[in-house]
Amino acid sequence: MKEDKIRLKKIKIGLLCDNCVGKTSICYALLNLGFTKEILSTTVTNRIETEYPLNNGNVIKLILLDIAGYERFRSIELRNIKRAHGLILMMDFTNYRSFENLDSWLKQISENNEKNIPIVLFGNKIDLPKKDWKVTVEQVKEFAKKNNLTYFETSAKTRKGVKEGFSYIVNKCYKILEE
Ligand code: G3D
Ligand code: MG
Repeated sequence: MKEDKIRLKKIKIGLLCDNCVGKTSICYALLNLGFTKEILSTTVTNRIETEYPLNNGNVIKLILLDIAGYERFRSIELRNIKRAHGLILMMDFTNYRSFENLDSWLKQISENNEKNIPIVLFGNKIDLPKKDWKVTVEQVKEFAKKNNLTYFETSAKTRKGVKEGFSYIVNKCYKILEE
């Protein structure tokens, strides 16, 4: 019997944050490629595609779009926000600006998120010692609550929270697509 060629449903997730917060690292963490500085510093990844199993047993093609660059809000980035099924906004506990700038990211998103796609917030680099933190968990939780964002604490280094965070947003996007 000839096997049917299965065409996987695609789910696109955009990652947004200031540079150096960990977008590339968190994508690699998800892909179980490990946390290799050599790879990070030599590879420019704007788009990663991988097969991803959902909670319901279905497999989809997950496309991760690394949206931000040094020049924020270039037209290509705005187009990517419009094309995404879901967004991951990220901040780094050891970088106050990355927290402060979440407001401006949200503003840009709301101006370009016509379909009201789901957004989650990752508080990244929780493996780093607390003495280096510039923001508290309480501050981030309060921000998330105020802006109606589901929040995950993550570390691209230890991979803590990475699976959970991606699973939440991808399964949520799939559910919306199915409705
Ligand atoms: P970006 O893609 O958002 O610009 P990168 O960020 O993924 O390139 O990460 C920027 C720097 O932060 C890298 O360090 C990377 O190793 C580090 N990093 C990212 N996520 C984590 C994390 O969860 N924990 C720790 N400890 N470091 C992290 P370098 O030194 O290569 O610039
Ligand atoms: Mg990067």
